[in-house]
Amino acid sequence: YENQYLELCRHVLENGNDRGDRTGTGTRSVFGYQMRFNLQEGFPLLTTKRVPFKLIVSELLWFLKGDTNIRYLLLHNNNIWNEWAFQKWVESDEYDGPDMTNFGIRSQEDEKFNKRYQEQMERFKKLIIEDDEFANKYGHLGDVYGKQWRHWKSSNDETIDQINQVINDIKNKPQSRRLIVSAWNPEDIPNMALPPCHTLFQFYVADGKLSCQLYQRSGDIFLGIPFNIASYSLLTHLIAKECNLEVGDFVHTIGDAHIYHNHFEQVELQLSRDLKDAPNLLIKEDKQSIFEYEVQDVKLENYNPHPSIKAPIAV
Ligand code: THF
Repeated sequence: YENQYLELCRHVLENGNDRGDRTGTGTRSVFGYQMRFNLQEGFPLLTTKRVPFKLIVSELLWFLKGDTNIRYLLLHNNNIWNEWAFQKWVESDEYDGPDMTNFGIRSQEDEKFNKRYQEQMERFKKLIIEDDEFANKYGHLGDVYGKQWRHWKSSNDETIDQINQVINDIKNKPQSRRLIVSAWNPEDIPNMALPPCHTLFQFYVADGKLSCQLYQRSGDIFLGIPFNIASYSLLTHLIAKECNLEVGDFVHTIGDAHIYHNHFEQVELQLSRDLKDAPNLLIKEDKQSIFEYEVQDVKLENYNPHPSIKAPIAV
């Protein structure tokens, strides 16, 4: 399974277009790519580098709770969404620290600036965790995944719980061709820290197995995609369990699949490594509903990857 990911990396390095991008970092990208992971063959967490599975679990449970405030993530030592909340704070009138314009790029290029940035980020995290009012004001990422999955706002001022609905439909109409959850809500896009990269996903039931296909509009191949594969595979396992089904395939369809220019060396290193066995996923059995899981209820067995490879995230 992992070969498909490595194949994607090679394909983009060899055939991609070098383009500028929103973050100013520059990428090499292709448009339109598909991978398919048979979830019966093991859990598709990469072994050519260590991928922090705990962060994937807490992020997915955060989406499933309908939460859009990074406080929950910080309480689980998960820092992957910090930059996007931080940005709103440093652009606000209330922010009184040193200038943080373009902190994403500058923190990588300027060591002195990076020190100041780290200080402000620590201050920000502390405030989010300790100060309720501050967390309410600056911890929210806007109407991102959790909001759209669980509380899509309808025009008559009600909310739609897409996850609950799709689970009911999988149980009652497994042959349906409408088993869809959309995070792409055009009206709410202006109120999101980042428009959803995982735009829409669809389920499919055959032979007692649940498959899931994700359409991802934009994918950061080195940092994001390994997370996304594992996250949607885990979601498929959780929903299959809830619906008394086995797992089938996870199909990953990507629009703009890109490698950031400052990730090339890391990708080359990863491509030079050999594969290890896929780990197994263990899910605690006694849950009444998919909304009851806690981080410690999901574990991996037999995960012995190569060491992690560090890379800067583009903001
Ligand atoms: N923006 C960009 N440029 N890339 C993305 O992958 C991305 N995401 C989310 C939102 N915006 C994005 C955030 N997801 C990491 C992984 C996923 C993220 C953000 C960051 C990351 O840095 N992973 C490190 C480990 C980090 C840690 O240990 O704290 C890694 O080595 O995997 C796409 O969903």
